[in-house]
Amino acid sequence: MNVYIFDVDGTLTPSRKPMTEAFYGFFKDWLTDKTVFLVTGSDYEKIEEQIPSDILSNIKGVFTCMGNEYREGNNILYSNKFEKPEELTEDLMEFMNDSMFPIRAGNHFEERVGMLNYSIVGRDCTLDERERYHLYDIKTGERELISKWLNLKYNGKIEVAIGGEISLDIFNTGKDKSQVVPYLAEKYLQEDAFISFYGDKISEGGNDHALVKALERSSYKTRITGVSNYLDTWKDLQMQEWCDESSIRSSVG
Ligand code: M1P
Repeated sequence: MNVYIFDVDGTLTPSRKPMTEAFYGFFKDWLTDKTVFLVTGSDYEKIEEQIPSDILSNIKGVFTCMGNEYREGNNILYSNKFEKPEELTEDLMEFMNDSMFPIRAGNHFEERVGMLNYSIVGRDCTLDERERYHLYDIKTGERELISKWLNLKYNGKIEVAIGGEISLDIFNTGKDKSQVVPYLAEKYLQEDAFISFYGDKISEGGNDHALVKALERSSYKTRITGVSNYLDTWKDLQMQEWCDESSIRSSVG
């Protein structure tokens, strides 16, 4: 049994943007005979904006909010609650006051199922402001610093991970994308399952890292592909298809 798990932003789509027409053309045909799951830090509303509905209806299930909610079609099969530590909001406000980035666009705390998404520039920023914050963050390492500080202070209670370009995903310890592995193991996977995972934030501190570690700890055969963007994913899927076809050809011939 082959199972495919994909992150969304930066892996199947450009960050916070819809899947491109060209990749959609390829992906909708590619997935017809595959068992596919999506796992994202975003909520389902954002996924519906980014992933065409005929793709959503042809995949097995979608884990949103870092694996804190799981859906199959319109059915929500589980959802978790975020237990927020008392001083967290105060600390996040302080980081916002101290940041040298000049724009505060609004919607800095987005409460999602089982998690909080936090952004200094604010989720209501324009695309230009998003790009500016992203460049500022690359230069200053602001999000990495904040996440390290919070991870130290709230060790054992919450974890903070860098997801996309402008924000941090905050969730209770262990309630990250790694949840996907035991859930799938219990519900779907047979012992001989082969799991392929594609993600753009697989390094330590990134929000795909915990899932990668959980796969590595599991007894399943796995193939983990770190990508820089959806074009890398596309290239790799095409390459895999080509390898499968040529191994069939050589075993027949
Ligand atoms: O799925 C990746 C990330 O996408 C968004 O990140 P940002 O707005 O910072 O680019 C957010 O939805 C984030 O939660 C998510 O992890």
